[in-house]
Amino acid sequence: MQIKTRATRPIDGQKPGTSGLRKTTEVFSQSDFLQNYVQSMFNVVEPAGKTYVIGGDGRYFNDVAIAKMLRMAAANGVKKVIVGRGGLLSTPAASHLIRKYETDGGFILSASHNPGGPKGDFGLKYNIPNGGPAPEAITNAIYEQTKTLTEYHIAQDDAPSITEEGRFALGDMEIEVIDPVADYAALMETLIDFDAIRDLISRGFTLRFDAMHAITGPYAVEILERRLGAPHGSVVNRRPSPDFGGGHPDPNPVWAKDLVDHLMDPDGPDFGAASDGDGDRNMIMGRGIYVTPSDSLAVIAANAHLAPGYAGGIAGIARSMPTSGAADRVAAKLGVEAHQTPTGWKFFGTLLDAGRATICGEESAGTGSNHVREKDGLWAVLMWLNIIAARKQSVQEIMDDHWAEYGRTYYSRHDYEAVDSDVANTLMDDLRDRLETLPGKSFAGLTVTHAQDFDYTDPVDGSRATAQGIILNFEGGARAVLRLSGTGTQGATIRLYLENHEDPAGNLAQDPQKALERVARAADQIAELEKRTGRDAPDVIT
Ligand code: VG1
Ligand code: CO
Repeated sequence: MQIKTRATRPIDGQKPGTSGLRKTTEVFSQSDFLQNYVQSMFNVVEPAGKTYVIGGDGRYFNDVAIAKMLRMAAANGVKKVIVGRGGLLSTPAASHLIRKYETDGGFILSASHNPGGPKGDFGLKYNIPNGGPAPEAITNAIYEQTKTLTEYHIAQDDAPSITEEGRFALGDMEIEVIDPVADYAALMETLIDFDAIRDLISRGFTLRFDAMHAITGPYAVEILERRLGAPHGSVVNRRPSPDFGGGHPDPNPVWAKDLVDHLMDPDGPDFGAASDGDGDRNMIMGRGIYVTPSDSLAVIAANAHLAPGYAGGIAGIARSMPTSGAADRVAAKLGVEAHQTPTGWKFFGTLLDAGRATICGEESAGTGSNHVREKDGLWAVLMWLNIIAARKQSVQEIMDDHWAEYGRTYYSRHDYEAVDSDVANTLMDDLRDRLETLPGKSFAGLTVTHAQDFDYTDPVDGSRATAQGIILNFEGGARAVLRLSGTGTQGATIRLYLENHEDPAGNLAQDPQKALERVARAADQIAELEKRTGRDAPDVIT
């Protein structure tokens, strides 16, 4: 095999964000952009003689990028690559393969819930041997490499086709093409009571899973239809397509409106769910009810013992800081540890590895456990089905019981998208400067009790992350959090996270937007969101 070493120059803007490097497809496919980033990752992980998993969500450019990465892996001395057939792997499935085959890590090609296609987005990230996203020490080292890179190595030969399973070679490097679904489905069978769910479905329980034309289609068809017996057609939008059917594969009430409409129909299915582009997010619905991700985390944690994989109980619950405190109340009742981390799954890895958390979750529709080191959309769906089967209750009944026991934490996120970056940065900087002056002052009738910028020290390895979001606490317990997104590709996205807890004796049947109206107004007055962005409403409300 001929190896070519090509001269290159550093390319600006290759700084990984919340979850790897995300750019428009146009930027990612520019000359040497991918190659520079891949070589920078290789320079950090020193891949010679090592084994990696490679796969992606199948979006446009996935195949081209994987072929290039295989050629670069071979040229950099990689011993073996395990790749999903057709280059496909959901993010949680990739995490599982890294762990199961004890590889030296993996490379996941995805921009998650961002649209795909030539005009969409693309992304790439490195996961460490525990199966989880690389921590900041590694992503920072990769970024440093991108700033000084002078050359990259690539095999002259073409990469073999990966459309069929089997063992192939590129020079001395072995390429094993595997079924993307089999290992993952087998793992789910060890964690979830498949018999109970099969029984539930055979007795007429109906479900609709919307794969949003993305990666979970084949996984959901295998598990929900073939193994659990849901009728053919229960999984919709089941064929992954490179541009996700022209849609936006983000499982929330805005982008999965079709699913919401089905579940709000009195004659609709008993249960509805959706996942995102790369299969790590989930949306849970029952007939007539949407479950917020923060509540879903709390319910899954409170009922985890009903699933065989967690029958012995859980060690702890970890949530990202902007996620509601509903899960903390469950942890307190169970007498287990509760952790609050910065946004992004990479911060859960140390806690999971150390056995200090079993269940983790984020308000952005991410839930998972110690079975992998990524959030896992289908796992969350299966946990819910397991809980429904075991409790013999509807989603609405489960939520009513949960709120009656723990109270209800009203929660919503308001996103202001594609805001001018300078405007967004100045808004956050000005707010940061004024934090000390806020306590004691009232806005929209709510008095600020605390105002702080969230800094985090990892309790396991002591690593620190600063400026992770601004927290505003109000008298009476309401909270607003503001932070800038680290996954967008156009301008800046300002996220405003709102919550307010109502005790079991309080009004548990309010419209969340109404319940949060005052805290939303207070946050707007403090941060001048609408004035500075020139918007009169958020672009997306979840
Ligand atoms: C968003 C979410 C965060 C999530 C991240 C990656 O990040 O808020 O909770 O971990 O996406 O998820 P940000 O920085 O845009 O707020 V995924 O499914 O896009 O890999
Ligand atoms: Co995702």
